[in-house]
Amino acid sequence: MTDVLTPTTAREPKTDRYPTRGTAEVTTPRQDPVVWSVPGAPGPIEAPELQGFERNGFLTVDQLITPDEVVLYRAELDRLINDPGVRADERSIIEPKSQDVRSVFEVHRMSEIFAQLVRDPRVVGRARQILGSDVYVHQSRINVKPGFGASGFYWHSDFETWHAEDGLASMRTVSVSIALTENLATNGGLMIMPGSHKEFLGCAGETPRDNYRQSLQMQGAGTPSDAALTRISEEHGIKLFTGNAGSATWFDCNCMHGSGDNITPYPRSNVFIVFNSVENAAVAPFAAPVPRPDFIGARDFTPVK
Ligand code: 6CS
Ligand code: FE
Repeated sequence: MTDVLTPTTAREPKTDRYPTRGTAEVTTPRQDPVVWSVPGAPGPIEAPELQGFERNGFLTVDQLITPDEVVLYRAELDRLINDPGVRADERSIIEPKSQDVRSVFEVHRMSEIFAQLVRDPRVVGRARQILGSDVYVHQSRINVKPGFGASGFYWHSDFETWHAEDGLASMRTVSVSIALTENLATNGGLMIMPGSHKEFLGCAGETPRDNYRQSLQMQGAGTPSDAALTRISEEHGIKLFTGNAGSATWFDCNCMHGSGDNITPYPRSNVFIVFNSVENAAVAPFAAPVPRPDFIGARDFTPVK
């Protein structure tokens, strides 16, 4: 009996609810909740803060970790970026001009100290509450952003990349940026367009193979047009995040965000952890020839315990 491919057994085409990296820029309204847990679900975030997260796409915590813990994590960051082995590791991104370390990925696997931070209830507890499920780490990185000219990150939606290149189907992913140095108004802080997470901006332009080798220094594919950025910033405004070392910003995967260059003498270092729901585990990329390496987009979906 030949195996007749009926519509139910034929390879179902994967539905792509958020088309991007085609020939033209295309906007799609968000089709996913922002806060996935049911109202009143237990967790460290109070109800008004959670409502603010739903509305704006972000929430801030003035002191997520204590000054002593900042010292611990700063020392660990300094140890890592001064370790020649880490510097030579493919998971380290080097600043083209200064040859300083710009970022180190997968720090939660490289360092037991950062692994503890991921498991900390103040951290993973908030992620579970926002995503309404167990979570795993899709990506972690330390951004050093040293002074004297370290370059920033142009405007983008993280989800646009994580959907196109890492295969995350739904917007059920949240990032936390924990400041390890003071985030001033002048040293290249994070900027978010409040409320921009409610619209998905599919970018024009195909994804080059091995795009990550270039995009982690300066994003090319997945960059919004000037017209779109003008429209979105006119509609939502732009908020710059400042805060002491130890403060944190939680933001939805689809916020339009970016950061400027840092030409001051004051580094803007943070640790950045991306939690994804175990219900949204990565599948094949939606708009790239191959998935990115697993140190950038995890393929181990083991929940954080
Ligand atoms: O491509 C990525 O996954 C990374 N790039 C940026 C600029 N933000 C998100 C993430 O760390
Ligand atoms: Fe980003």
